[in-house]
Amino acid sequence: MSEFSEWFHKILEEAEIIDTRYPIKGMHVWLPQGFKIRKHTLKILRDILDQDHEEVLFPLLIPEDELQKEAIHVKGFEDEVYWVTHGGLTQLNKKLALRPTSETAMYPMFSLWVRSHSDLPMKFYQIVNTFRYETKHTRPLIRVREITTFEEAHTIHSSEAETEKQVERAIEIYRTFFDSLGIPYVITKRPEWDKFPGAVYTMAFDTLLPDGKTLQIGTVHNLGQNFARTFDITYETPSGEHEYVYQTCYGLSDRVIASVIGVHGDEAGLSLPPQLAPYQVVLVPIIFKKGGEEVIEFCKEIEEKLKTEGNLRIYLDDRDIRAGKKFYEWEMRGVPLRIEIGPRDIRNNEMIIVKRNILQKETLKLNPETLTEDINSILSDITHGMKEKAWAILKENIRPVESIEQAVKEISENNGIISFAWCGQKACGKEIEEKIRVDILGIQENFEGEGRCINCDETAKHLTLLSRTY
Ligand code: PR8
Repeated sequence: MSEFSEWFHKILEEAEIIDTRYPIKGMHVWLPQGFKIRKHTLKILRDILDQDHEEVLFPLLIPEDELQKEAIHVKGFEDEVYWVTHGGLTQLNKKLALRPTSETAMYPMFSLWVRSHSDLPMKFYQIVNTFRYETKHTRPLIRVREITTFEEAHTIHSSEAETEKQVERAIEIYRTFFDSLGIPYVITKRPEWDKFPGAVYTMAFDTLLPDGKTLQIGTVHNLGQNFARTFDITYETPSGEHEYVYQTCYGLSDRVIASVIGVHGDEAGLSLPPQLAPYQVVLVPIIFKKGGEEVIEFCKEIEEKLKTEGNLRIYLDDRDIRAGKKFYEWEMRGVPLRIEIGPRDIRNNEMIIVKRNILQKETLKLNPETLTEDINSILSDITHGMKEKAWAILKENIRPVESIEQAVKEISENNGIISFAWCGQKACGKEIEEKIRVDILGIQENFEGEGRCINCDETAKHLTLLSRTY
């Protein structure tokens, strides 16, 4: 187990995010702290999607014949599907699949819903659990068999140009979402041999975890008319003809929470962006033998003010234990801001603040008029600081290489992401993967530079990224 992996497991347990002891491999229990982080994350996501999508909820079970209609799609998922074969003691006539994703649940219904060009576009999403019998090593939140937080959007259009635009829009949506969590990413087009089963092409977001491996945190697929033909989803054009629709779908999962934990955390534990944190501020009264009550009363007033005026999630920790122990605990749980107030601070009209992302003590003048505003602006500094630091680390870890030898050396010595020029030919791409023994992540399309392919020396078409992945 790598150092990061050990750290990650320890944090999930100590910060009470999830309990991994549930007796089915790849299925875990969300604990109250984790559940709150998840809830705040989903709120951000829903707020963005609700601007131009409608939320729906489809059944978990998919009839065997529907699942098997789209040949390429089913091939891609055949090893991963869980089947329900019995109802009580009775064997079912038709096996039912636990959805591994919902194309084959939704699209037969879309075929009933779409009638005319005036119905289009349609944009739906749902946030549900999906099941994939993953054969690769499972890891909490990262590779699970029950994906508890699967956001999947599905859109229907009347032209190819519109789906292209929707792919752009979906990328914009996920950018906005990841930006608000401070998660940095690279966006690439997956190579032909690594696209979503049934898609025309796949765009993917990957982030970098501290061990130098990347994690795919979101994907956007252009489905063209592939599924429309299989599920007979047609619309009537203004001139009365019937045409197949064009579709896109895009999704993300529990991995988003894994990357918030992995990207922002440090030796002291979790470090949460204020928008996601169960508590955004913790207030610790510093009590000596005398004057304890006065300090607590004062802290209560501050707590009340920040709660009512600022709508902040704040916790006054007046437990009768050492302050040091409290600091340690809240740091580990990732509370973005700690305020300490003792008798002397009250006399001096100030307070000590410690931002979780930098862990340095600062003094803040206490002005009741502007307190809420001051704290809000500190929280937004924290958000920015976290995002900037995370992006700087990602950028430092993308390194250009000019030869296969250099690529092998970089990847084995430094991990991270390497970038190089590639001709775009499948056979050559496969050769590169074999020689470096790591798979291509994807291509960053607009290759401006002049160059030769790192492997075959032909004219290069794409700037290509490669990294070890989860
Ligand atoms: C689709 N259909 O399904 P996708 N554990 C955790 N996260 C996972 C796992 C897993 N075992 N497998 C995938 N993910 C399309 C789009 C509807 C929505 C995450 O696409 O198969 C990955 O981050 O690419 C992946 O990018 C996302 O789910 C969507 O899955």
